Amino acid sequence: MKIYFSGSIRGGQQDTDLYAELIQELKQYGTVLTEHIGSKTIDTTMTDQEIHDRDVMWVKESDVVIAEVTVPSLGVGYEIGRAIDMKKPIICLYRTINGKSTSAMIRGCSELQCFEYSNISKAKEILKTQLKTK
Ligand code: 6IA
Repeated sequence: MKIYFSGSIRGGQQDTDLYAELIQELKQYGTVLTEHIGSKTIDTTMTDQEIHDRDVMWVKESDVVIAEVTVPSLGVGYEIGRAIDMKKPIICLYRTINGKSTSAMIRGCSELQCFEYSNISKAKEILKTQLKTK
């Protein structure tokens, strides 16, 4: 199974370590195409167009998209929208921090499976339940 993991980069990298842990967990279910999302030192030699085109190609190739949407990110929202058009199964994970709700355009979208979680063990449980059937 090819997994596209989506998480904020220019939207803010405060959750990068958490992404790394989720990506590590996801590796037992398949190949994570976007391991770099969990790294603080992302390759800066590619142009924005190269990044966009490669990432859209990877979304196309993927069997499932997992998006951590706690940190609002234009890129993550865009990837989710493209993945919906491609009819990919999409799992969105989010935490509520300081009472700040995740976008209604994510939580209110019936084509997404959205799950709130409070700690990494809960996130791992959700992934296990959701991915064992895929
Ligand atoms: O708008 P954002 O940057 O927060 O969007 C993040 C999402 O877009 C991630 O899920 C990635 O799949 C994709 N993305 C955005 N920028 C990059 C990138 N380099 N490399 C790979 N995927 C990306 C940006 C380099 C820059 C920090 C120097």
